Amino acid sequence: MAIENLAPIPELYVSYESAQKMKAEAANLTSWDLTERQICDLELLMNGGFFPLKGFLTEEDYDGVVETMRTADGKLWPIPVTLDVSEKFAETVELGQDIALRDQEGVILATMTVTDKWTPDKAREAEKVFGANDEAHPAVYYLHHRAGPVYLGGPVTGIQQPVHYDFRARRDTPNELRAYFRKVGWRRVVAFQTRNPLHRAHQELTFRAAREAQANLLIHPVVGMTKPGDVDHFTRVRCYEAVLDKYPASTTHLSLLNLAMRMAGPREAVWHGIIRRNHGCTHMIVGRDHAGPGKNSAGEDFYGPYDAQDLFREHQAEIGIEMVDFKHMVYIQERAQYEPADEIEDRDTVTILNISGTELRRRLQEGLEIPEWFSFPEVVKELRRTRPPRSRQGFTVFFTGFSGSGKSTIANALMVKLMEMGGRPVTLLDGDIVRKNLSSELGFSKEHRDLNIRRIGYVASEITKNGGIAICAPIAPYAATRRAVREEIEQFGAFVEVHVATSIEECERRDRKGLYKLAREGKIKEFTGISDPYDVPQDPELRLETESVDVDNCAHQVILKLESMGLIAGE
Ligand code: PPS
Repeated sequence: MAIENLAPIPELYVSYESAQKMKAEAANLTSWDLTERQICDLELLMNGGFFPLKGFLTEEDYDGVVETMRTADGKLWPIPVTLDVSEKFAETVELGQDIALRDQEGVILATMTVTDKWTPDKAREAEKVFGANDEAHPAVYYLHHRAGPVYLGGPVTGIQQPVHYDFRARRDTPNELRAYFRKVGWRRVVAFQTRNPLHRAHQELTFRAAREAQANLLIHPVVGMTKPGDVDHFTRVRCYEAVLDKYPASTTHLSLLNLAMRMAGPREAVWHGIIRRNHGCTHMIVGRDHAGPGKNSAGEDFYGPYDAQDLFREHQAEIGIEMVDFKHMVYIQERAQYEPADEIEDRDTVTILNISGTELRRRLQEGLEIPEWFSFPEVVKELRRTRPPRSRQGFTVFFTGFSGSGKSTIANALMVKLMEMGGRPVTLLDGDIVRKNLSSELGFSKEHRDLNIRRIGYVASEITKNGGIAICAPIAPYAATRRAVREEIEQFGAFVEVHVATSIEECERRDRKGLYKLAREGKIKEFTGISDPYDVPQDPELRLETESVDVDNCAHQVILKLESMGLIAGE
């Protein structure tokens, strides 16, 4: 299926002159500050990456997309692209009104005419689009905890592209890529979608895929939003650049895609196909468990390993792009080369080598050798620069438990022990200290407690990012907020949740600050454990039973846990 027509694809931008005029006028409009995900979506809407969409989905389009993967006029579109907003903002907007869409610095990127406003059934969206209303799925979690409760829909008029300061020369709009393919005469182009660094097996498989399809290769990694915990895109792009010259000259192009992935497996594969078609590609590699989100809350895979390939195959003619299925490549020691696992005839007499993603992470974390047959030295060097061994990375110990459970005392003891060991700076963010310094204006409503914990999480994530140790000791009664903080911190280092499991009866008996008595008398409202809820951590890294164990021993248990996780070297 060669691309006969690399004609430009429709964009939603107005001309430069109109944009200047619109920008001045739009300054008076009600404006919405876009979230990180919405900025990614808007960029692809405006530059034609999401063609045929002309704006954020209307309610009718949304219903069709959720239920049948089709917009109201029957076009294939598998993923809801929605402008989710707060109730407060939604109340200020009337149907038919134009609003300005701004980036996080306040720059107006586009305007939108609001034709639809509705409260979606998020549980249905989760079931239909992601396969289950299970918060272990990152997009389902996002839907329930980060996306706003009201959706706005309507056509978008593009004023300017979102600004990127990084790797500008490597970012291409669909039309820039189409023009490039025209210029160099590439008529068949196979796209490789990725959110991971490339190792030798990937280089082999992409090279083979291109050869089989008699096509050139586009390495098209996602640099917008990927799965929480992935290697950051700065590191990955340096890795991709290192791999580029391993391909025969002028056969391969690297271009960065500012997509916000949803990890929606089969539906996501179809979406990726449409996006690559829009970028002028004729083929796309679809792997085993393409865009899979990992395990669900019952420990099982969300999707079958070949569901994505099946759904893609079903729709490939309509998408207008051909699937090249991913070959699982393994290394044959005796022949010193990679071969597709299903084509090895003498498998009983040769040595087959492979390193899983988990094993690779372990080796990086522990500073162990990564053999040259597995990856390129330049790639390994980049990964090591970003991720020093765990014993030199920052991390956060997050104590949670009732007031008076002993969190602060244990946290203090732990801090002293860690300082005695030396090596990394240690900061204690104790509940009371934080409330004096960072959160002095806050009370104990759910909203204020969440804000308080988010602030602690933010400071801890900065400390962790910069190689320090943050010890936090708030009550942090809500599981969802603790999880959000975990996600924020795990981008940079380990998050060690320690549940100080002293029972409410024991805390009340101790009543060290006399607060429980006041709470019982109704003189302190919303008191955790008495008149306010506490979600017991289901799966903390460590649970401390304090009733029969002294403080020193509790702190020691934390140290042992940190050692077993490789966070402190056991010299
Ligand atoms: S939270 O829920 O995580 O934001 O709470 P935190 O910042 O850790 O603050 C808890 C300390 O505030 C005192 N205090 C209360 N705790 C719970 N509920 C109510 N209503 C309340 N009012 C005041 C109490 O001393 C807590 O300190 P610790 O150190 O936990 O005993």
